[in-house]
Amino acid sequence: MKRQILTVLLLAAAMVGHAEDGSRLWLRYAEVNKAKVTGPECVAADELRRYYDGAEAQLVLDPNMTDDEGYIISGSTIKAKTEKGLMYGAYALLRGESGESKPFFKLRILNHWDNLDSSIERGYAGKSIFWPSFDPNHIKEYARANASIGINGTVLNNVNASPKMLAKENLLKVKQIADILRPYGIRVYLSVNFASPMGLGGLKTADPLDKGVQKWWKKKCDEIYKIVPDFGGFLVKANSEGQPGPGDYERSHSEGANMLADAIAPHGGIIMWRSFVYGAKHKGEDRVKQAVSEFKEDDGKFRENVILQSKNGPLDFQPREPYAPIFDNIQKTPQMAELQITQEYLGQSRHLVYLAPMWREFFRFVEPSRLVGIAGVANIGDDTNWCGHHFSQANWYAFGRLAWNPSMKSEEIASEWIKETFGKTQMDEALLYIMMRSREACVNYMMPLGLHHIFKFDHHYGPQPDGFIKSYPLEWCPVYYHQADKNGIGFDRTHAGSNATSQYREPYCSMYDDPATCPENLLLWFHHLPWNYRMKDGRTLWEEMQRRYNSGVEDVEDFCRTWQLCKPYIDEQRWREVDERMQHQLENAREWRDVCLKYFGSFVGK
Ligand code: GCV
Repeated sequence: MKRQILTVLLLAAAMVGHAEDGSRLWLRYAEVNKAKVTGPECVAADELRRYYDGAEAQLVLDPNMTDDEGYIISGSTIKAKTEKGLMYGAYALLRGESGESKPFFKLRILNHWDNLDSSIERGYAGKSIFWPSFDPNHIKEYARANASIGINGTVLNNVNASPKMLAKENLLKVKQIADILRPYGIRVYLSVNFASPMGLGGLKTADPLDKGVQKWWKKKCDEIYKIVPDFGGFLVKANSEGQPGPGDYERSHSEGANMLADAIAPHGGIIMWRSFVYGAKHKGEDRVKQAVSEFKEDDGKFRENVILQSKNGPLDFQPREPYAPIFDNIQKTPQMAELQITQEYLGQSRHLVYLAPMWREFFRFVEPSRLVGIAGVANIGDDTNWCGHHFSQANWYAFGRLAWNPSMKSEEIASEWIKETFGKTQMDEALLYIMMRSREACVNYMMPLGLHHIFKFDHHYGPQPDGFIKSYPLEWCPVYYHQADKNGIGFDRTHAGSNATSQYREPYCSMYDDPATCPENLLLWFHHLPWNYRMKDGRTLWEEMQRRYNSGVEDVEDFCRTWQLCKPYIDEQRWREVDERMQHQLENAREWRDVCLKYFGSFVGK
């Protein structure tokens, strides 16, 4: 027994070797500089020469292959139609893959919510790596990391966009970034402020039907494409949370989007128009219904180069939401899903929460084939380890892998990431166990059974179930969402309530409408029920709520214990940094449970 322990410790010491700070992400291959690589000189050749452990590798361009980005690996030969395909193949070979592969989504785009002053909206890993200035070597590492997981586009600035983004001096920076990203197959896009013609151009209006406005955008697009010839296009948040938009001039979303689409079309660019709107045209309506109410009438009216980009859930990146019914209701307009990699509502960069299971859950309801692309709100900042929490890197990784292949299993992605990030540690199973349980644990200690948006105001971190501020829109107040009183709890979205269930296709419409068939993990999203409502296992609703809050906390206690066991097998720095955050997560989980049960408990039995 003693000898076994000694062997394990020696092995661990050999594996750990040197301090790790997480800066190398999952790209921790040893530089071997050993392979003789034949074929075109390109990124694939560079990467294989440096990191491939075999004696030789062949890169073959095959014009007969159909997909521009796909590849076939057999032995140490990679075949692809383009150098980009060879590059994806090279990273796959380094991961140990073989066989044929091509990306499912054509558009696999990161959305950075970075501001020109270096701050990042909902960023929890330091400052922007792009603005106001950047380190070219760091951007190259960013490009490599993204290319290695198949990401092929990036929006460089916040959707709450400054008109200054389009000023010449910033476009010149965009060009420099684009030049670094291009060899890695990544196109740049920008978020634009709809009122840029006023804020930047000095016009008196931004009305999309105004000839002067149309001319301004056409000229701006010409200028952009002169500077960045392969520029991807614009992402637009319009008439949402105070942002300007066509609605300011009584114009529809399609009129606004089409004006931009016409300006950019001659250059081959696209417009990603977000459907995240509330409190504008349909003020007063249940917030989760408003996107459908607002966009349905526009379906079929958008230009071909407009894509509607919608969040996975109808509210706002909550730990659990039903899928957003806009994906059912929009039939004629191409759609993209927007996922949030940065954990705004899931403990930010302090909680270990692996998001792939949540995204896979979404794909169970929204067929990936209904989408032309996928966007992920990035969790990247200038922190040494890029994402704040070492395990948050897994969410960036998983986003890329799912964008390439949405049917990949969460476990498979996690196992891959663990191996690449920590090496083979003998604790793979333990790490996998923590990751795979982490999202459900988070749901349980924050908002089980379909509860939602009971966060502290503004920063969305801790619990504030009693949150109500008279001067705030009701849709920002926790009490609006849980509706707890002495009679019960939950938001009635059935036909007898806000009727949000009617926006869903069958069978979900009927299933969600009836508490007997509504999945229990969404019960209080769709129903207002008495505290003594009987759950399927015979417990009352209140008992079940207590059970779930407790089980969420117990899970985190378990993660902490498991992490202690991992100590000998993980390098000192990463182990310690994760441990610190996990202790914090445990404190937070207990706080969530205690605050919520105390508050809700105050109604029970009254
Ligand atoms: C970029 C939520 C976030 C905002 C974000 C907005 C959006 O409301 O809290 O920070 O703004 O979503 O997605 O536009």
